[in-house]
Amino acid sequence: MTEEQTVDVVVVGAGFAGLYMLHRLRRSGMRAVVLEAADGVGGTWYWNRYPGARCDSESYYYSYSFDDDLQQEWTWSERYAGQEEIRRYLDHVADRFDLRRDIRLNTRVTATSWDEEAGLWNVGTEAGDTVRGRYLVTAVGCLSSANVPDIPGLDSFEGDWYHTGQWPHEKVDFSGKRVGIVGTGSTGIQAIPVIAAEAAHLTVFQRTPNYSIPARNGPMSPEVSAKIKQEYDRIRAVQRASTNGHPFLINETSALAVDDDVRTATYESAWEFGGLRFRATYADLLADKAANDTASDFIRNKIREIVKDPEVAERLLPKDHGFATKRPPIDTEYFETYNRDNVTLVDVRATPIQEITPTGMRTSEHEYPLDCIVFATGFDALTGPLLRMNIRGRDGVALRDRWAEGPKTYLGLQVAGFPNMFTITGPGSPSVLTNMPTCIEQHVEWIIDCLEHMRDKGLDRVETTEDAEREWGAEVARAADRTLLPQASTSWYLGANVPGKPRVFMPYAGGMANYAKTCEEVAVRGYDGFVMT
Ligand code: N01
Repeated sequence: MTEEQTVDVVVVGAGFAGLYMLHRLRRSGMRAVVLEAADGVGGTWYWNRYPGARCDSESYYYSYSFDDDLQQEWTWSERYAGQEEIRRYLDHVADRFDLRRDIRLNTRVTATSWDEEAGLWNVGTEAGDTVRGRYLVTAVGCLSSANVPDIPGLDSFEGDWYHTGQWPHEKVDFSGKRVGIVGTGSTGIQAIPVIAAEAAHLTVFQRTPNYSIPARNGPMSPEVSAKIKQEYDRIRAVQRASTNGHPFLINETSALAVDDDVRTATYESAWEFGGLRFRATYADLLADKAANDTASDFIRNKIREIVKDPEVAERLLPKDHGFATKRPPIDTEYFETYNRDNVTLVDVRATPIQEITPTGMRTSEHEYPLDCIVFATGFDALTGPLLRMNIRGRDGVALRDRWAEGPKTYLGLQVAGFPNMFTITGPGSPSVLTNMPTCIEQHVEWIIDCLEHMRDKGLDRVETTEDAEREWGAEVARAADRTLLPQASTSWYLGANVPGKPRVFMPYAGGMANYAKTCEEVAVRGYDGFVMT
């Protein structure tokens, strides 16, 4: 039998965003329900169980800041938390704040429509249930819609195949197996060393070579952990004031304003320290091609030093884009893995994949016999998770049609024609260019303030305008054009990884702090760009 339920706010997704949204809605006295497709909470950290899955932001700041008791009582075991530890953390949050009673698991949203007359969203689930809410808040993540390439013959493959973002819960045993992996983004770069250490043979099918910085992971000592806990107020303040939501600021000096030996020493020390701070070594790495070249050349030289076979090293050198103009991965022994006897690197730009056969992968040059294939081929990012909910707004207009030429939003928070719908970390917000929990908290808090404002004023409908969307879209484009990011033509920031997807630079590249200030000013000015009735 199908069920109907009516609440103030329907939230979709129970990852970092949905859990915090529910907590804050409850605190504001609003009735909310969270619909979650998985059979557990955790979002990204529920699904991405592939070998080597680990966060690229450091554990102590890839976490919630909203509750000091929570951050004091939780102790991270490593510099970068692994998938399982983050999943446990989010489970802990769900229990600690008693969130589960309003979360419906195993509930995939398949159709969502605005009922103009009733002023309600009807959110339909795969099981045929309908949940109605005055407001709809999407907390579906930016990277939750798996992109499995349409390679002829996949159905005929007699071995097992996996997408990293839909990994089985039980351990996949690669020992003694010939494994092929497609993709060398952040995911592939994490998984490749781990799979290579277990498999009989690993063949890496690489389309675009990538830069990567060593993570330098290790255990978190009790002393470091205690010091961080004492300093959390300062750490969180820096995160909020920063460009990327990290607890460090970008050096204000140009890479071109210092002597070569000073710059090399700076890069050397950032390489030794490890992690995403490498990107913050100079002010203009993402803004000036000549500055970026210095960092890109440094990393290319590191690849040449690490990889013993010069031909393999050459194939691994990124040449068509600058460092960090695509999302920069960090790694544990990624380039070193190509020195193993059981690893083969195939350049599928030079020799394209033509088909999958029952027993392997055929490129234009060779057939590689495989027992398993791993697709580390990323996601239909940012728009994919929203579009697959089949959202229809006023007059039955489909979001898919409204966004046929690319996403249009105001502040990445609302879409004209879709009243009372808020998109946490939607396209047009800093989202994937930042440490996600930081920008999620900012969005949730802004939405809560907006809903409380409306309640206080006796209003129950809020919708942005096409003018506000147009102006914000122009600002998103201007912010991107001040950087080198749109020039990376194979970037998923542009939708380039999904065939047929409109090429539009989707996240807001003007920085977390600037963005938060803009949102705050909009609220102070009485929510300009939104019509409230
Ligand atoms: O996906 P990607 P990802 N044939 O899109 C290749 C976050 N993340 O899952 O570059 C052959 O980056 C594709 O090639 P190309 C992080 O934000 C975070 O690795 O399009 N190859 C590329 O090499 C990250 O950026 C963490 O030419 C094909 C790869 O597959 C985002 O998730 C860890 C292909 C896809 O790389 C996505 O990363 C992991 C085809 N048909 C990820 N299609 C942490 O912080 C695609 N490729 C823990």
